[in-house]
Amino acid sequence: VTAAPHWDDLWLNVNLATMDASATQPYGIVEDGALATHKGRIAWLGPKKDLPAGARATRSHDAHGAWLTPGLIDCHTHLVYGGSRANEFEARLDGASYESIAQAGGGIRATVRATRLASDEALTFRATERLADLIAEGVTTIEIKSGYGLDLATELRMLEVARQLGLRYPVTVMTTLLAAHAVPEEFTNRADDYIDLVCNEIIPRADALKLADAVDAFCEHIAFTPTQVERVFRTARAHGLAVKLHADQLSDLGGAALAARFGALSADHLEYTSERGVAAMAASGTVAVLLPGAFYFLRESRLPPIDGFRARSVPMAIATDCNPGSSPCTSLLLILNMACTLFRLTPAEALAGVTRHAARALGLATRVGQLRVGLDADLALWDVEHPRELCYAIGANPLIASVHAGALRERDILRQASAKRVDSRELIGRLQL
Ligand code: DI6
Ligand code: FE
Repeated sequence: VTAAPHWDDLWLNVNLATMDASATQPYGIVEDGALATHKGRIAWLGPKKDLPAGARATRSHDAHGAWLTPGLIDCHTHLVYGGSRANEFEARLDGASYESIAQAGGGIRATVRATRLASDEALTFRATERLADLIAEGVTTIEIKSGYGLDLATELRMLEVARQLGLRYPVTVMTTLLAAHAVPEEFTNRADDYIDLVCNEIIPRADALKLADAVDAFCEHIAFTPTQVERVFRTARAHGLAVKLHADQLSDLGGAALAARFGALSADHLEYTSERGVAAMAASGTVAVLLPGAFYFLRESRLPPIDGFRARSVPMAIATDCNPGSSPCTSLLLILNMACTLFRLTPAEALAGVTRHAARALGLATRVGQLRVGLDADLALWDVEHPRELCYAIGANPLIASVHAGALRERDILRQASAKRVDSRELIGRLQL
């Protein structure tokens, strides 16, 4: 006879959208369910009527019929940066293009100048405000890239700031070294020399300091060639680091196939990806990370090959791409709506894109992204009638509470953190663990 379980937390009067890959229907719905957590993990879930006899919990929560989903995952962000590019937004409305601004020394280079000048405190402060918005929408895992330093010291500083955010706030942070984001000013017309620096110094240092979980690059005519990206990827793989790629965003340089050839976790953007690229991704198991915020903000008209991804069962994740140039967005819920409206994903596909598939894009499929026994107790509780409402509404935030690694935070403190009415320093203090 096994003793009746005694859990830390038990959610009752709750509906579950497990997003479980093995479920027979899209959301993995369990109506009138229950979910228990213990020591930071999901310990039990199922229909309430199947709860083991005599089960007890230190804390019981009546969810009043609300819906639990896995905590949301934003698997592609450039959250840490200095300055703003509202001036470029205005210039584009005056006729300038994203590429012409970049070629004239603005764009990524403008943010690099601001980021190099910013103190660690300033970078942290701005990133915390953006992070608070995401956390207030139920995000419990986030990827954060470097890529606005483009020198050894600043790239490392960005990664350190990102790591610190993960230690201070209720969110799991995965860091990505994106030193090959643009050719820095001081290397103008010497892109290969800059790639030498990336491969010989920046990747080895970041790895030695354990600051990077993965390595990314921007393969594009305004950034790096496939040959240069290959050098970065070979170096990353030699250090045992996972790779991913900003691929085929503005033109088709064969980025998706290149990423697939290196067994990349994900290839991201993908508006110009060819059928050959889709097939290569399917064969390598590379996740397609779609970024409707950048598509929207740059007024792109070419759609990623979504039917191709569906036909070959390439998992599609979606993310904010939060960055000052192409997607100044801190709402993953808005991105859910854009994925449906602009990319025609179904709400179930979009929700899988910020849970199960986003987890896989970060190499975290065995830890987060589904409600399953043994996975991290990362949960979001929503005041909705059905999970499809998370994709339907524009500008609403029905989050009631979120749980990260078993620790509960209720909506009012999370919501205050995104409303700028209260002094930010005080909020930051209150959000701390
Ligand atoms: N593609 C993007 O959309 C972001 N980075 C990238 O490689 C935008 C970067 C920026 O404009 O600051
Ligand atoms: Fe990006």
